[in-house]
This record gives sequence, structure tokens and C-alpha cells, in this order.
Amino acid sequence: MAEETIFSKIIRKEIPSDIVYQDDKVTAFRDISPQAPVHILIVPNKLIPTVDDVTEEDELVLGHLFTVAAKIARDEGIAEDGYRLIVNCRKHGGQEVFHLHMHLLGGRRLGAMVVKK
Ligand code: DGP
Repeated sequence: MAEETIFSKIIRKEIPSDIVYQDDKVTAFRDISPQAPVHILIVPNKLIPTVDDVTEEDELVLGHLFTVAAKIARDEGIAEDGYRLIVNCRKHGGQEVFHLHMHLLGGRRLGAMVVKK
């Protein structure tokens, strides 16, 4: 059984966060350290630690992340100009919280896809 992260507590509303959308499959809330005018995390309610832990039975909820992302982008007024969706996986992907999540970033022109190091 994977270990819970702070996101499970946010989903259960045990700690405060700025939740913009929630249903039986996913929860979306504003990132605590926004990297763009709109920076929202969309998270499966079920704990899936990383993309590497995804199974076929997760396909419905993972597809739903995109439907919800598109809806939130429209609600936030950034759909027409466009936005970026990012899912980081483990160390090289820069994943910090091991509860799979999609970043929705927009509200300004975003930079390069990957920063050269
Ligand atoms: P990642 O690097 O892909 O694992 O992104 C994790 C994001 O989660 C990071 O942008 C900051 C955000 N974050 C971490 N802890 C909290 C929290 O307690 N509340 C909120 N709203 N966001 C958090």
C-alpha cells in the first residue's frame, strides 16, 4: 500500500486549500507555489503514486483529468489563449509529491518546454 501524501488530506478537506473543482473521481486545487497566473493541480482522489504505477483500471479516472482540465481552463478564462498540462514522474521528472497529479498552467505565454541544464 502506497504511503499517503499531503494531497490525500487536501482531497478529504482535512487541511485547507483553494479547491476549484471536486467530484467523485478527482480534486483540483491551486498550487501553493504558482509558476504562472493560473496554476492548478488536478489530482485523482485515489492514491496513485506515480505514472509508473498506473494500471488499465485507472484509465477512466486519468482520462477524466483531461476533461476536468479543459473545463477549469474555460472557467479560468485561459482556454482561448492556451495553456500547458504537465505530469512529472519521479526524480528526473522533478516529481516532489508522490500522488500523481496534473499541473494546469496558463495566463501568460509559457517558456521552453524543458529548461536546459
Ligand atoms: P511536482 O513537482 O509535480 O510533484 O509538483 C508538486 C506541486 O505541489 C508543487 O508545484 C507544489 C505543490 N504543493 C506541494 N504541497 C502543497 C500543498 O500543501 N498545497 C498546495 N496547494 N500545493 C502544494
